[in-house]
Amino acid sequence: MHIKTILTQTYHDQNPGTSGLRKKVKVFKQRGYLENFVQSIFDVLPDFQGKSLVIGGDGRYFNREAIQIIIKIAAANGFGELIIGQNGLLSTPAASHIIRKYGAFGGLILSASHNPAGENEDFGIKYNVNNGGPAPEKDTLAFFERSKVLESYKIADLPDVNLDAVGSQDIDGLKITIIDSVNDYAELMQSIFDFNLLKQSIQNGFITLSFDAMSAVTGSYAKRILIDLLGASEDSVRNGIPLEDFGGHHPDPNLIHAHELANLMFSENAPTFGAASDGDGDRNMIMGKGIFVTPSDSLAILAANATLIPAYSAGLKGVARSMPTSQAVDRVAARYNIPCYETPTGWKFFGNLLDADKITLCGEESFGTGSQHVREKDGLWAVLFWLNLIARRRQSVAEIVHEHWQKFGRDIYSRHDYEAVESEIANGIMASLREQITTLVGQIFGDYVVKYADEFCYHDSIDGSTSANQGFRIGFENGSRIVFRLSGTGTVGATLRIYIERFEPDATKHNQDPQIALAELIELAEQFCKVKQLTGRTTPTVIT
Ligand code: VG1
Ligand code: CO
Repeated sequence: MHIKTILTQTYHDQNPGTSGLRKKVKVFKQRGYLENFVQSIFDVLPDFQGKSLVIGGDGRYFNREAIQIIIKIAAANGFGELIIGQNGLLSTPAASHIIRKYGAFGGLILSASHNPAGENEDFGIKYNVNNGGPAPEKDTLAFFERSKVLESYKIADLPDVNLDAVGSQDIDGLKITIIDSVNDYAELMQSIFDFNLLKQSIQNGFITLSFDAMSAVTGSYAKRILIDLLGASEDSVRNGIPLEDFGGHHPDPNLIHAHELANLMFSENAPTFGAASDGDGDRNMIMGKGIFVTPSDSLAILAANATLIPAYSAGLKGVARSMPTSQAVDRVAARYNIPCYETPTGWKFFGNLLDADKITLCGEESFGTGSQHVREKDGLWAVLFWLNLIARRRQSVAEIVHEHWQKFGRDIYSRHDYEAVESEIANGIMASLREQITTLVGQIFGDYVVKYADEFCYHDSIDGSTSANQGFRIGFENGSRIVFRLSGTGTVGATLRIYIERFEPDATKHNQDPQIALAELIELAEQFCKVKQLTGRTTPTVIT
């Protein structure tokens, strides 16, 4: 194999965010940009000579070209085997599973998740370690540091690899294996859930469903699992063909971007169950006829019912949620006397807890839920979990949710995003919050008395590491909370996220519209951060 060393221009902006490096396609297409980042990762990683690397992506624009480049750089750097999803496709949870199942050294996942795709949109890449999970912060920081001084990369002179046909080939001692993207994942799902019961419930019409793959990677997975294996009707998977531009949409499963599904679920003709996933298949939105389940509630409900699922019938070791996720799951943990951990935003912080067997389930308010079975959040897994639950309890989604609220109370919750805010203004807001936070404890705002106010700093109890500056928390005596943080996945300006929650124990008040129930706290949040005043905006860009 002929290996070339190419001198390259150094880039200074390759700092991975919450979930890998995400930039506009145009940025990634600059000469050497992708090559530099991949070489920086390989320069930092120790001892992978002869070992295997998993490669796959969400199929967005530039996916195939990026894979061809990565193959050549990985070959030049001494990997022994490359395991690649057919057509270059692997959902994020499937990639995580494949790394684990085949004992790979690690994996490169090409995705910008829920961000739009296409020539003028976003691309992304992230490295996952051998437990199948996103590289921890100490690694991503090291990749960035290396990229800032990188002067050359190594690349093998190889012809492009045919990504379309499953099978193995040997090129000068390098094994390249193209695998079916869905098989291993579908098998894993069958080992977790009661597929016989699901099949029955779908085939006898007790469950009718609509899954929106949003023209992204889960199309192939949903068709195989929901239609081929479980017998759901052909039309139960919508937007099921993965497209390079995701049909021009945001593949973001929420009421705004999955509005077709939302309209259906609130209509007369709604099926019993509706769900959607995101670009790379790790997010999920859960709906029932006439009801949307907030992700924070979904996590709590899955935790409360986990023993109904074959794989979790022995009970849960513990649970974890990201800091801005509502405290609904904390109530379940307290009731069942299991530990509940609060981690910073981003799946990488769950990895150590899962590896150490401290938790079985975990989740985030941003439509992410997952478990021990992989080291990423998993959209279709959450869908199957809900289906299994509906089939076991023989109840509708609405009945399950309302019973849960009756038993535990409702944590009324909403997130307000202000996207593409000028960075200077956003940084000013954070600086001002940092100042205010020191003086808030004990202050009274109407019914709300500040109990604690801090900038979240996480101490990982497993590896002893500390992650500071993870967002501002303002907690009130009555259990309500307001959280502020800046997004680490956006590619334009800054995105301010405001997370608002209030606990409502009274079952007669559980049917309130969150925006109305939270109105006072929403006002208060504006008083603290002044985002409307400073940007001249009157409403958030997205409310979830
Ligand atoms: C967002 C979400 C976070 C999630 C991350 C990656 O990050 O808030 O909870 O883990 O996206 O998800 P941020 O920094 O923009 O708030 V995905 O599906 O985009 O890989
Ligand atoms: Co995603």
